Amino acid sequence: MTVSIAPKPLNEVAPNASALERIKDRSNYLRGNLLEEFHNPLTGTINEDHVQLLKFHGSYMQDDRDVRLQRQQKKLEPAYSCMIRLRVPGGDLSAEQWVKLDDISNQYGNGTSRITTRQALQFHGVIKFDLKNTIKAMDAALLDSIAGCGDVNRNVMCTPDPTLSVFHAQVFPWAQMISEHLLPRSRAYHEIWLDEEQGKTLVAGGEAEEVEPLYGKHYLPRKFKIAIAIPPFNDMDVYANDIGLIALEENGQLAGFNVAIGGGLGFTFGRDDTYPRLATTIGFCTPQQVLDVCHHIVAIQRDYGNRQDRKLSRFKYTIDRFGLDWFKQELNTRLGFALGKLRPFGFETTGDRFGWRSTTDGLWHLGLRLEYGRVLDNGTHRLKTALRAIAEQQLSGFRMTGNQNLILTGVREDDIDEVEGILQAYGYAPDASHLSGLRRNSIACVALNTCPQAMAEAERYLPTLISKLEVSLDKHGLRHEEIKIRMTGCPNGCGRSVLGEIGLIGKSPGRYNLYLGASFNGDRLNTLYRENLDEAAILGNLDELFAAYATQRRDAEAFGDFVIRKAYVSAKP
Ligand code: SRM
Ligand code: SF4
Repeated sequence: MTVSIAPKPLNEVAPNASALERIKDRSNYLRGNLLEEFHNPLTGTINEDHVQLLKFHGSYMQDDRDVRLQRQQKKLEPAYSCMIRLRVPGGDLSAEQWVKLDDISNQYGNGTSRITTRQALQFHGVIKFDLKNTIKAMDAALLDSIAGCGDVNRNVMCTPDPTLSVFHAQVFPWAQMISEHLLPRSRAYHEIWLDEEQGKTLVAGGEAEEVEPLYGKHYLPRKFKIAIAIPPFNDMDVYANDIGLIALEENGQLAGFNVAIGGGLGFTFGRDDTYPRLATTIGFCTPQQVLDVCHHIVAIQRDYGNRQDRKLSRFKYTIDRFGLDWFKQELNTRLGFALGKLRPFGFETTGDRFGWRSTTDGLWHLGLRLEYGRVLDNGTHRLKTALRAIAEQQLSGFRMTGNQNLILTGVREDDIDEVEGILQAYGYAPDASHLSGLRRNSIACVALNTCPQAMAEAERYLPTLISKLEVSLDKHGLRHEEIKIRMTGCPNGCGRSVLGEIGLIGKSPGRYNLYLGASFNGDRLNTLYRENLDEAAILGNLDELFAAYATQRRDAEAFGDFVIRKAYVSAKP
């Protein structure tokens, strides 16, 4: 396809650009008046321009939706607070960092922290007047929330298996390097939150390019996401990303990456021009080339992405608008070389590995299943206290997974009993084998009470729904089958619900659309099966499907493949 429009000139705002483009334009590289807004004692919130700018600093202004109506009736301001999302490439935290983050959750947050579906950690419930101290405390733990959110590259993910082999150890640092390479260069974050002297590091009278050489004044048209997966594990859901890198091995060493582009899962009910899309593989690059490859792909999206309609501004739409052939040509021209031929690989699963495993360095790693990433103490089940005790005694490192779980890393053989003992003492079973296959393979997004976009519950409801589904699984002898279920409170897809063999997407309180037929290894989206179901209808529909699966499936046939072979839904093209 020939391209008929020129790229957007860097640092010029188009006449028909969206409101957010104008906010970025007048923000002076993400500064705005954030400092003053955070000092205003009259309200717990900040104005709309600054709500948008704050995202680039890793934080969202939210309100407690459980009490929204009640407060409205009492003519009170909504119960505002900030969610803050750290940037943790590859999800890697030391024991010291874990302790400091635990302190932050107690001192400034709501007493919990939450591992996200992109290997990051969030705190909810931080009041506006505590945000600066929270960020300072994060800085003291050598962590930041730069680009946790906003129209920039987000947390870079990587299959979290630590040092399973020399190859794994070689892949992992690329998450950090790509993240650093694509970080905004503006010092706004350091000035506003960490009291760095204003303008100190700006080039005097400098041009915009010198401040943000890659992003320019308007950053990207929309969020941008990168993940690295190490086959056979697609635990990063690599095809859900704007850039998916599939790390490949040759003679035990990292040979390079197959590059996939244009993934993104969100869509909007009632807008047929929005859709989930899986990334398409386009070629191979060596480790020496990968930073350039990512850089230029991001730059193409910067120059050609839609800046008028934010519903259509993700990179997936840019690719579909201009065509893959045009894109590859544009990329090769910018790179000055062509990507290599795709190399063979195979994915088996999108799930995590639970329990103990040893690695090439002689150390042990324990994969723990967490309930939707929430780190909290709940009655006798005191996971938060247990993890803190393990961290305080420096018994392990901490690596968050992309499925909201956690790996305790680098445990010495002599310390295994100690780690298990602590977990058990606080009511936590180190082994996930007692859980049903459905529960082990479940993801739920945050949804209510903090997410402003939620139309229905997810994290707070999926555990109960699964308990009810387990009755049905038991009836059909399927308790231990690995079946992937994912629930989100809306079609934005934060829990990657369109990649669930069973996907439940919230429509309104207590009602969900039921989607079926994604593949177990993450290379096929699911398809709508039934709309607007309440709990009884969800249970009824799935009971019928489980009954059929139990009696009619072929050897080792995954549930997602079965529902397609039996034509309950057709495979998404
Ligand atoms: Fe997400 C917006 C939570 C992963 C697609 N996401 C939100 C917001 C910030 C709601 C908002 O707009 O104000 C949610 C905050 C809820 C809260 O109270 O914490 C939110 N997203 C999350 C997290 C915490 C879900 C979780 O349960 O772990 C994940 C944080 C990841 C991180 O650490 O960066 C999270 N979000 C995802 C993913 C999954 C992924 O990236 O693998 C997706 C689908 C993939 C994709 O990007 O296409 C995703 N989130 C969205 C979208 C839809 C974007 C789109 O293209 O249409 C929105 C809405 C938006 O951007 O306008 C959104
Ligand atoms: Fe909120 Fe929707 Fe994302 Fe769930 S999927 S966290 S409801 S935006």
